[in-house]
Amino acid sequence: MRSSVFRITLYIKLVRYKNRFKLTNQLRPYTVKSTGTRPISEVKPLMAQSVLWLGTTWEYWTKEMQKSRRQKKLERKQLQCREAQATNYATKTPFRDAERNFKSRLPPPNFSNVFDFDNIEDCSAEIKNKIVQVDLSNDLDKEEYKKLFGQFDEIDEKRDLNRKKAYLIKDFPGFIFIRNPFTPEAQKYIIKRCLKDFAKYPNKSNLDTHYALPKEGIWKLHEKVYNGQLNENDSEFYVPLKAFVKEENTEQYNNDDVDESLNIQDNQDVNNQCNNHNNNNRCNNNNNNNNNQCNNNNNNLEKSEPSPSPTVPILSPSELMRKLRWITLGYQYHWPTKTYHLDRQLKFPQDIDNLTTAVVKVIDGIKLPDDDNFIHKYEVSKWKPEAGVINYYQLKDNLMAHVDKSEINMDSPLISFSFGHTCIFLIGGLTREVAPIAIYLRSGDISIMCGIRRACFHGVPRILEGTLPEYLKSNNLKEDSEWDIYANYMSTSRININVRQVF
Ligand SMILES: O=C(O)CCC(=O)C(=O)O
Repeated sequence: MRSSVFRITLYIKLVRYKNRFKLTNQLRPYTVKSTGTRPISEVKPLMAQSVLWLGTTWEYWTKEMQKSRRQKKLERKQLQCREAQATNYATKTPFRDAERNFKSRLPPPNFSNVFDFDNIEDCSAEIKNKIVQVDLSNDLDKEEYKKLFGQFDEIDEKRDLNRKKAYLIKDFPGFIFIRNPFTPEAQKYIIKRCLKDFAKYPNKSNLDTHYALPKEGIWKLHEKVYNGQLNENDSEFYVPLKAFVKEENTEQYNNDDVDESLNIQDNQDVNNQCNNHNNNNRCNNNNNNNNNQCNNNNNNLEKSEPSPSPTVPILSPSELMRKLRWITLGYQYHWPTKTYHLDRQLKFPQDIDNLTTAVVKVIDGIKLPDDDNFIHKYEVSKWKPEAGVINYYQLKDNLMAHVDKSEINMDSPLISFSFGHTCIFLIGGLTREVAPIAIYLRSGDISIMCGIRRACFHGVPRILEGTLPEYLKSNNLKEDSEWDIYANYMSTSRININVRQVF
């Protein structure tokens, strides 16, 4: 093209000044004017490019110099927003959408489609239509269970029904729900166990990484402070940071705590099992997911723990209690590799074992009427509660979508108990692409994942403020003054115990 003025519009990709100016890659039109009459093709390409580059750079820098700091900051913010949006789109799935809905504070979540087994009559017609009430194969009201779930003094029809019925969801096989069958006293007993007895050595907790916790547990220390027996001038008041404590004092396990009678036999079995089945699907699948139980069996001792940080805050016992997020029961869990420490099988607490065994017994044979795809069958004689996680949630906490798949035995049910504040529980399908259903889990409720649901994504996006049952609050009565400190903790908390069979 010939003319007195050649206008060449070229698109030049600007260098991405990512760290300093966060400019996006963009194609900018740039105009070069020439007074000559020669076509551009005759101009030496390298020279033309250099001129263009110099021109663009000059233009860019002069513009940048003219911008105020505020303008630059604004641009940086806008860019960050655009990048965040781009990532959101990349990870946008129906499960994430549901999580986002329930996590949102402003605007508040849409609760209209939550399954509320405690108020079925208030649910939408669509949800009511999906809820199926079935008989438990055994009443939890029987004498043998009263020690576990407690004994009510009076008859209350609705409450008594909780010990006779389970709830299933149409077209959603593998999820079983039992409405709170516990008395308030039975719930208090379990809550105390979770705080006082289970949240301590030798059970591993999230606090162990950074804090050299006392062997008798952080709750004991918290009690001493609560009762005025310990104050901040005492040397024990602040738990030392592991980063500054000598190795031998922070040793987590000794052989007395490991239940070797259970452990050795099982370990050998599993090692053999996995060596013999290296081509077996489960092992391969786990391999792909970086979640290989089988590989791990051979090198239990190589599981390294995260290093203690010297910069975590030094906290009072009650502050530390509120930082407790999880402890593990039975086989201790190695979170970085999502595998069990097969050389650390601790004795499983008998009372929690009994509770889960009762549940396994009463759900055996439960089926969705008119749907042969779902009959729950797991004989109680096969049930071995071998591992458990206790989750301690504060009101702002949540648990992201995940699948519990570290267990070799995925045929056994996963049994989960809720105490304290109500939460929203999401449970979906085999991928996050499946839209989950949302369920209220209230204090005392039992949820069971079995069959296909055992391998499905689930999570807890929200703990609902103001939902602590009256009977778990402090009642200032003399006969239950011991509950006061627990009531204080529970005023901002939810506790979940979930139990699995590993082999
Ligand atoms: O807190 C709950 O109800 C669920 C806990 C859970 O999904 C887990 O620990 O894997």
